[in-house]
Amino acid sequence: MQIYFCGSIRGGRDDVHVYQRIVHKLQSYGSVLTEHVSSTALSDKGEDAVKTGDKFIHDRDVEWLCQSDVVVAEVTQPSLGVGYELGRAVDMKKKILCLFRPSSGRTLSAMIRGAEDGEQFVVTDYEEDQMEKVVDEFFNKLKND
Ligand code: 6IA
Repeated sequence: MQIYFCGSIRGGRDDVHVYQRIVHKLQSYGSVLTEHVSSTALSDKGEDAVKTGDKFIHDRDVEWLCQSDVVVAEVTQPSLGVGYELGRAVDMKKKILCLFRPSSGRTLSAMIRGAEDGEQFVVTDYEEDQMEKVVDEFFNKLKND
């Protein structure tokens, strides 16, 4: 299974340790195309992107999104890029799991919370120590569909 993981980069890297934990868990279900999103070496300044080029990053990520079977997004830290990826993924009719931590004190965008349909687009509120269980439940349900 090919899994596309979304997490904030230029939106802010405060949750990178959570992304690492999620990517590690997702790797037990398949290959994570966007493992770099959880890299602590990647800063919100995205200096590396100057070398690589934003167009290259965009086109490669959209291509990976097309190839993916499932999209998992950590949406607690607001990110334009993650919102864009989710919109494109809905259009591509991908199965999507959005993970949000209410303990952050934030309120999730209505465009994400309101996209929930319980089938193709799932939004789950969680605490960090429940993440593995939430991911297991999502993938077990996928297997049975
Ligand atoms: O707006 P944001 O930067 O927060 O958007 C984050 C989302 O967009 C992530 O889920 C990524 O999939 C994608 N994204 C944004 N910037 C990059 C990026 N930057 N590399 C890969 N995906 C990105 C440069 C890093 C690199 C040269 C190693």
